[in-house]
Amino acid sequence: MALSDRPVLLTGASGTIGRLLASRLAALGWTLRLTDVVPLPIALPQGATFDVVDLENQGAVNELAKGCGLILHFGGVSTEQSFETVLGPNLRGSFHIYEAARKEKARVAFPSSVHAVGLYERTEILDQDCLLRPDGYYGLSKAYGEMLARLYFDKHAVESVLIRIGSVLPEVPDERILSTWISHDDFVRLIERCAAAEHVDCSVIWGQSDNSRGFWRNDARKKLGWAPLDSSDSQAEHVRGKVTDNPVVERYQGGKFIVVDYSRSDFPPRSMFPEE
Ligand code: 15L
Repeated sequence: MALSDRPVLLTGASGTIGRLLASRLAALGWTLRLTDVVPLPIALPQGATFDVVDLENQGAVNELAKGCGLILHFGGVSTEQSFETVLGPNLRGSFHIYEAARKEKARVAFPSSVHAVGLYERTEILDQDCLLRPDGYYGLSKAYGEMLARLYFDKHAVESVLIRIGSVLPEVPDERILSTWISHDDFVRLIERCAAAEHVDCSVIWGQSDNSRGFWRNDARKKLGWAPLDSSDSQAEHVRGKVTDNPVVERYQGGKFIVVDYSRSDFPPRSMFPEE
């Protein structure tokens, strides 16, 4: 029995990824409990409910999660912002989601991000167990989410799929995203496997299509029974030369988020690890 045979809670339903999942998963016959802090800007999909709820309201989050076997936690701040802006939705909010999952014995799909490893250079190829190197407060909140998931698995047996999402977009807009792109179809299939896989424990998945310019390799996709079917390669010609004129942006995997409040004066840095 897949976890999608029971109601599935989707936070952040009004956001770009939330709307994609709401419509595609409802079309698959899932019973969705949608929520966001702002109204849903699309028609309510078949079989879904929608409630405006602030992730900081623990009681309301607990109510929403009642009877759910799977929580797709896409709510929270999704761009680089001040620490104070990220703190409530992403840190406290994710804590509330994990507490609710613990109560309901639910599995969580947690969208981590390229920004949890954004300060690796683009020449580096990362494995799933690499040291996290967040590129700002948003990336730091994703690193925290990954650790939260680890804690709740080790201590409370709450299973999670930690999806380090690159860029979920219909098409590749620039050269960087040739590496980080994941197609809508690959992404939806991945979420289906989060519900259908028998055991996921606390697994890391690199959220990218089969891009030959990808930065990442080795993850738990076998355990999940997922493999991307699409690739950014066919779009490479189309975006050739689409880069910024900022050397910091172009050096690192995280791209534009890094230059928000960047204050190193020794660029390029000799090493971010002094012992090297
Ligand atoms: C993310 O994590 C963001 O939520 C999204 O808006 C994109 O900026 C993406 O990363 C990316 O860096 O391409």
